[in-house]
Amino acid sequence: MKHGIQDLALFGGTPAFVENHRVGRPNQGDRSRFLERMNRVLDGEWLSNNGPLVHEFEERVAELAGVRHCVSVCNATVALQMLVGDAATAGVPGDEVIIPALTFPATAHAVAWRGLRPVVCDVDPLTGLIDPGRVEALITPRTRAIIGVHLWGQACDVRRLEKIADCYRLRLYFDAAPALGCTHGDTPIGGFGDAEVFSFHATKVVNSFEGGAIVTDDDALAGRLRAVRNFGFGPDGRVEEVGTNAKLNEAAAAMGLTSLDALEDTIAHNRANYETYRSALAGVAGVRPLEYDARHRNTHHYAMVTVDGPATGLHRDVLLDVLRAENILAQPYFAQPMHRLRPYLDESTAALPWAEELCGQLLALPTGPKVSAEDVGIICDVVRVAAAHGPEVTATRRAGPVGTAVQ
Ligand code: T4K
Repeated sequence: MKHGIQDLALFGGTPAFVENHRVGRPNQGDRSRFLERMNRVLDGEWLSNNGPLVHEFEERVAELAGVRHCVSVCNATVALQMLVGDAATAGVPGDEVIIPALTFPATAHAVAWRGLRPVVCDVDPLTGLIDPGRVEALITPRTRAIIGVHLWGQACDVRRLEKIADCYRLRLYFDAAPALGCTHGDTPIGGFGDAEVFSFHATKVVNSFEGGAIVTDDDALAGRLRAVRNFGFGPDGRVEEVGTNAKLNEAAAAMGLTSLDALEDTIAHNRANYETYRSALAGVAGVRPLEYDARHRNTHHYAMVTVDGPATGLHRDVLLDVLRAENILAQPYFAQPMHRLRPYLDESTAALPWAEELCGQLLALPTGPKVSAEDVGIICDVVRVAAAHGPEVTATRRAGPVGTAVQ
């Protein structure tokens, strides 16, 4: 138990953990089931190109997402590129796609990669999600699509975005990279807009090493995307589309299926960790776990807090240093809003105050099956001590403390 600043590892105390506690440790599921699946793959000598495990994985993801089609791909960034490419066929290079300021750079890159311009929208200060009230003002004759991003298990305001997209005849996509298993009310994330994209990156709630999927109820769109991911080949073997190679392979699907098998247990564990974080941080002024609307199901895959610098005298990045010295490898998701990324700076770059504020405050703390309630208690203890001595920690840090090196 830490009592004062001298107990913090950054200032010479003993680190709270011997081994690193990382955000984003993979949900690998039962290793023997994975190896059994891999043996089948190797025995069958069918490693890629729409194999049986990819089929099974797609069926299970489609069922979970409540949609007719799941088109699996090699990662979510390429999935987004494929959707933006589909929207771009109706326009010309330089057309625009509206995206939120708060997201992973992949959302903006997917737009730019297909020759379109990301137009960045501010977010709701409470949820961090794209603010539909600000979207309409960004629509121009060149706008082709809106991409909403569901973050930290929360769904965007899908109904308002659908109304705007209908009214202006725009495509509406959702970057649901971290949102498999979450719902909007009773409806699973997956069926909103024209299509949604999941990521199965190693750090996601369901992992396939690398992987992603586009889910949709649009039969024609699904057909085009299946062709695009496989060099443009249509069902009759003729090239129908400008294609690429975006296929998921059988080893990835084996991991994806095994990770899916463990999804419900993982969610239950994460939910319990979230409640432990909430109660352990309840008395810590200025460090606040995000609160979620109980009408929607959250996988609690990310244990998000905001750190209020002025209230604690401790900037999020100083707390990050404190935690890392304790071998608690928290992550600042997300530290840079999209309109401040170098490739997207232009003369129209204006302040987007809510996204900028949140980018200075958000912190993801470790959770997942390998993080116990006791671990959460220890992490919160470190946070409590640092927050209670915020100005002192900040001043000592500035003066260049001796202590465990920051990793
Ligand atoms: N849209 C959104 C909203 C996204 O969040 C993402 C990805 C995408 C689109 C694009 O999806 P993909 O194209 O990747 O399918 C990580 C992930 O690489 C990235 O997929 C994810 N979002 C993002 C939020 O997190 P980094 O740069 O933070 O990764 P890194 O290497 O720092 O690892 C994060 C933490 O996970 C570390 O503490 C280490 C730990 N980790 C990582 C790996 C790879 C493990 O414990 N094991 C592992 O195997 O981006």
